[in-house]
Amino acid sequence: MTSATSTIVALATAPTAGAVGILRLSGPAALEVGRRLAPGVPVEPTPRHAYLASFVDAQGRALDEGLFLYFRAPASFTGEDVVELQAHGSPRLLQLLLARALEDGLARPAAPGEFTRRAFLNGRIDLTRAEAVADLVAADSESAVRAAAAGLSGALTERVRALEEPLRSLHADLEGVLNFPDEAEGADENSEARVQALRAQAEALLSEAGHGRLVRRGARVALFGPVNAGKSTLFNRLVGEARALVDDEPGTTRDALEARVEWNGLGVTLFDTAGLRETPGRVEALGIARTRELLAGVDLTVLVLPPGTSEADAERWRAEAGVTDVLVVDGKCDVAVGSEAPGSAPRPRVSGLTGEGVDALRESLLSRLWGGGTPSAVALVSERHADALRRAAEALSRAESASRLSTLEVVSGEVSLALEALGELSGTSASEALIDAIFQRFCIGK
Ligand SMILES: Nc1nc2c(ncn2[C@@H]2O[C@H](COP(=O)(O)OP(=O)(O)OP(=O)(O)O)[C@@H](O)[C@H]2O)c(=O)[nH]1
Ligand SMILES: [Mg+2]
Repeated sequence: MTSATSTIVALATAPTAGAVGILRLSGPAALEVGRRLAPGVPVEPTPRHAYLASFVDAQGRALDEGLFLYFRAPASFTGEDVVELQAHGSPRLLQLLLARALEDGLARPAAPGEFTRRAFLNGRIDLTRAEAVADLVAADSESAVRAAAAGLSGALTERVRALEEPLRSLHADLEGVLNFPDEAEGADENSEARVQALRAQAEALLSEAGHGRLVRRGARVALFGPVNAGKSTLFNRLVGEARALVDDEPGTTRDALEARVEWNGLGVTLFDTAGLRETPGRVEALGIARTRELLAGVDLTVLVLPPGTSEADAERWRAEAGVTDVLVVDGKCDVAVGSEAPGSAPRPRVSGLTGEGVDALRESLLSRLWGGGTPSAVALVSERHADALRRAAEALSRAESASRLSTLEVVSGEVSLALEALGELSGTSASEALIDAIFQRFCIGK
């Protein structure tokens, strides 16, 4: 923790004009530097008290008037002395205040995420909560805000702890039996069942990673299908504005278009794509190639068919989506002539033109993407978390077979590997490099 004794400073608000701009200091010299900017504040200010203060430059000339707040270590976000100056939100003024704070060399500019990193290093928050801070700042849908807020209040931490603690006591029991067979006799009795239960628990948490990804990045949904099926019209209807060009000439859409919507709090990026057909023109062919590429990278595709498409043709179009999940609908249902192929299950019908069936389509998209439950109840499992959980679950699964076939040493060794993987999650056994990588994601001032 080499840099923890330095004092850092950064603007905590975005560098654009706003009602309020915040300069934040953390470290042993925070109060001294803060008071150089606001000399009117008492030498020993009351912590957590808002002082109305005049902010001045090195010559004592007034720059602004605002609030001065002092948080005394360790009762602050970072666990160090923290000072916040709340000034008017002029980017130029804030630059002057920042320059003044740096002028005497008592403070240095903060690196991205350094405030949160200090909070973590000083034990104020664990790693999953620190990550929730970054998630909250990046959240761009209601579900992402709610899930990050749940993470911030420790939802994921709790679940990891509920796994880590029994695992640790299992490990202690096994090591006890191995090292002090007389004293600890019998402590390993139901170890197989304990390992099994913990493995299932790790896997259950792991299975929420898909939901975590949807919440964090938003879902990606692409409309595709044969030319002229009414995809762009439906796209416009789903987005709520005329974004895509619509025309009765087949091959209207060439570039893929995207629009961001929010459905039931879940962020969804919708794509409209170039219609597929066998003998396209040259430019159109490029668009079709792009459609195929795009389809491989989305969470769900909607195959829009012209009314009366046969089941065999529908199957042929459906194959275009490859392995991606497909929802098949009949478009232009306002003109459909009831020519459904005999024996086939009726497909949902929509009309981008009249809006018929569009709400139902939205509902089925959401339930395909999400299943039951509400987006806010999810534990925000990230790729990093999923990777650590996967390794923990794998080690536990090996421990499980070892508890039937092998020696206790092997079981205990695997349990210890599982513990280590979970420690990376909460941060108790995270390497410096991993911690660096995590805080790189943050913005300056966080
Ligand atoms: N009656 C009716 N006409 C529609 C409907 N949707 C689209 N159309 C018409 O069908 C034609 C093609 O519509 P688009 O939305 O451009 O179809 P597309 O699938 O995007 O076509 P490409 O981009 O060429 O692949 C236009 O003339 C639309 O007005 C619908 O629901 N009902
Ligand atoms: Mg189109």
